[in-house]
Amino acid sequence: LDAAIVEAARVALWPAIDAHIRGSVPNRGPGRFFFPMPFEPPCFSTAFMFNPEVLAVVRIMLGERYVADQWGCDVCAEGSAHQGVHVDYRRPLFEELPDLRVPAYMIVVNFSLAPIGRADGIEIAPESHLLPREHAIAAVQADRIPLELVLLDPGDILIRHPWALHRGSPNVSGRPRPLVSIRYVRRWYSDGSREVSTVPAAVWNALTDEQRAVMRFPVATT
Ligand SMILES: O=C(O)CCC(=O)C(=O)O
Repeated sequence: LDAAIVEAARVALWPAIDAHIRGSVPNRGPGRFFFPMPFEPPCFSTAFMFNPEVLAVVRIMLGERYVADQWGCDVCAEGSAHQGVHVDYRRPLFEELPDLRVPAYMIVVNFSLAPIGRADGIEIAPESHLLPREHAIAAVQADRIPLELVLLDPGDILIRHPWALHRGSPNVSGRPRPLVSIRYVRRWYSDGSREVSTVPAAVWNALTDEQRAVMRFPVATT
């Protein structure tokens, strides 16, 4: 992603991140906060949600009929510990067959606003989304699938299958570490699993019809 746009978002978001850490109860484990990203520019930019190269990958994974249904930020701060390894979705397609192997129907795109390094990283178990959940967890616990630390520079993009096991590692960098997320899902899938912000009318009105068709978010009327 363009460095200047990412930096503008970081500068605009930082006070909200600070206020959130001071004023809220961690909701993703000790020292960890998820909050819905605002749609006010420059925190939001069409360059983030409609990046042509990312959308080319989304189309390969999900087909032409997809929508974005999450725009959020995971912040890990001082006091965070290793999360338990987990997946990022709430409802399998068929509750009675949670391990049924089907083509992807959602994909998560993360990008960093600030450098993400060894002191505040996120670890992913590659290919663990291909295994039944119990097997995947056992393989990670026995180190048969080693967790890989993902290091990101500002604007680097991480595209991941939400079924892949992962965990945030402790933040010992001395500053909060934000990781922005966009989730794209096939149009027919919905699980309301994360809180989302409302799109201001002015932002909505500035989008093209094609962009609006991809945005599944509440929109302000005035
Ligand atoms: O921000 C991170 O390090 C990962 C957070 C995460 O995976 C979660 O809270 O579900």
